[in-house]
Order: sequence, then structure tokens, then C-alpha cells
Amino acid sequence: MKQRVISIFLLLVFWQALLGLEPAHTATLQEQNKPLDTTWIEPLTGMEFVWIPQGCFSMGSPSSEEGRKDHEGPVREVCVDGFWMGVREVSRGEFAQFTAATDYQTEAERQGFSWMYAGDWVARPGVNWANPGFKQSDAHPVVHVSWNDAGAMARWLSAKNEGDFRLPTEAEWEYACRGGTHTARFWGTVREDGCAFANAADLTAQERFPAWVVMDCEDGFVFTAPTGHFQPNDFGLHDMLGNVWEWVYDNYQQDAYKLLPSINPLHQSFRSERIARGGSWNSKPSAIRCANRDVLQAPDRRSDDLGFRLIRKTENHHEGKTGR
Ligand SMILES: [Ca+2]
Ligand SMILES: [Ca+2]
Repeated sequence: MKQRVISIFLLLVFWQALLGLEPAHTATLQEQNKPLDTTWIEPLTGMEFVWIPQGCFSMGSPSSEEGRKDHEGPVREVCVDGFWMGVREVSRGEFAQFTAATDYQTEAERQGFSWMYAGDWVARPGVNWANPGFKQSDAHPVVHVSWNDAGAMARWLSAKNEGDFRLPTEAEWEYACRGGTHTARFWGTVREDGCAFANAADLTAQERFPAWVVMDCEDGFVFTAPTGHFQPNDFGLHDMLGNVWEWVYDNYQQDAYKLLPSINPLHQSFRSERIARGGSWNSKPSAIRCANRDVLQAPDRRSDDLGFRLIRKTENHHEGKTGR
């Protein structure tokens, strides 16, 4: 009897191997959590989202990293659940569809001014997302938008679609920026390679602003570039470094990496400081790093180098959970 059972078992194993079938339980956690499609287009704006699988990474920068500040440490392992992320920064054309549909007025429009950078910060009257102070097409990233403005667009998209839209947390943003890499920049260790991957302060910008510290290469843009113009990282995300700084969801906490949990960390408080990530067209090379945290004093801050991208969280795509 025992021999017969073993024979049947071996026959089944042989049969399964012959058919090339894998037993169901060998499917990896990653495969189980993968959505059916890995890109998704938001129907109202045409914004493209890509699935960022759950994962863990070393958040923060080592003390040896050039340009590093103390609040970028201590480096620690952080894990985030999977999410959909905007492949590109929100463009001016996409933001225009939001304002046209809702009559929303940005804080720069309501208060009648925004901040512009040309070596020093100047509060300039009449400047806003539709009148940015330099030439832009609808394909360029929207600028002069506050944290509050970004939240308003996210709430509009959440009301019109399945899923919840919001800014990425700091952890989600840095995980997405790194795209599985461990270097200061997702393209590797040679910062001059950056002109293929990021619109930053470069030789093109130095012709206009001679005092700027720049990358020793030409990216071709003094101010913003069309979103998606540069090569993406390994997650398929464009402009995670450079072009415009990107708002994240958290309130700023200097000691966040000491205090927050390592699973899906998020800092929320009554303090007004917020954070932007990734650097912009006016950033010197040492600011163009995935770990860099720029502290902004209030959620109504806006400027000509500051925009955002959104993420989308859904329940029906076997959304990846860290399970810890
Ligand atoms: Ca540039
Ligand atoms: Ca950016």
C-alpha cells in the first residue's frame, strides 16, 4: 500500500514536471502581490501611473555622502507597501484640467504672489502656475503649487476614481527614487552622468547664472524641462531627481529616522514644516540626491522650482503588504 502511494506521488510529480506546471504554493510573495497590470492611466487627466512593488530599502545617507546633512540619518532599513506612482511630475496641462473642472484657485493666485529664485529668493506679484515667470508648455511640470494645492488635486482625483490619491510619504518617495539602487543618485556614482537623467543646475544654466555651482555637463535646460524628457530610473519613473522639487506627505521631523517605525513610516504633527525631495533645475549637484530632505516652513509655500507627483492606493489589486 505504502509503495503504491509513493508510486502515485512520483507519477504526479513526473506528470507535473512534464506539463511544466509549478505547484501553486511556490509562487513568490512578489508574484502574489503583483497587480494584473503594471501601468494605469488616470482617465480624466491622462496621467500615467506605474506599480511600485512592496519592498525594503536602506533609507537615509551614509556620513560619507557628499552634501549630506545630519537629519538624513541614521541609515536604517525601511519597508513600504506597494503603491501606484505617477511616472512623471504632475504637468501644467494636467493641473489645468483640475482647475478647469473645479474652479480651484491656488494659494499663489489667492494671495497674489509666489517665490522665484535667481540666486536669491524674491516674492514676485502676479506669478502663479499659469504665469510661472519663465517659458513653459503644458508638458512642463506645474510649479508655484503649495502642499495644500497638491492635496486639493489629490482629493479631486480620489473623488473621481477608484482608489485614494495623495502625495507619497518620505519613505515611499525615497524608495521610489532609489529604484533598488544604493548610490546617492539612481544612475550611479558619477554625478556628471546626470545630464542624461536629470535637469539640474548645469552648464546650460551657468550661461544664464554664472555664479551657480553646476554639474560639469549640459542637460539643455535653464528652467524646467518637459516631464519625462530624461531617462527614467529602474522603476520607470522620470525626473525623481531634478526638474522640480516634489512635495511629500509627511510633516518635517528632524529625528524622524530615529523615532518612526520601520514599516510604512509617516510623521504627522501640528507643526507647519513640510518636506520636498529630489532637487530641481536650480539645484547644485550635492543637492541632487535621493536622500536629500529640503525643509519648507509651511504648507502654503510655493515657488518656481517646486511641484509634485501623486501616488494612488487601491484595495483590489492585491496591493502588496510588507506583512511585518
Ligand atoms: Ca538644467
Ligand atoms: Ca523632480
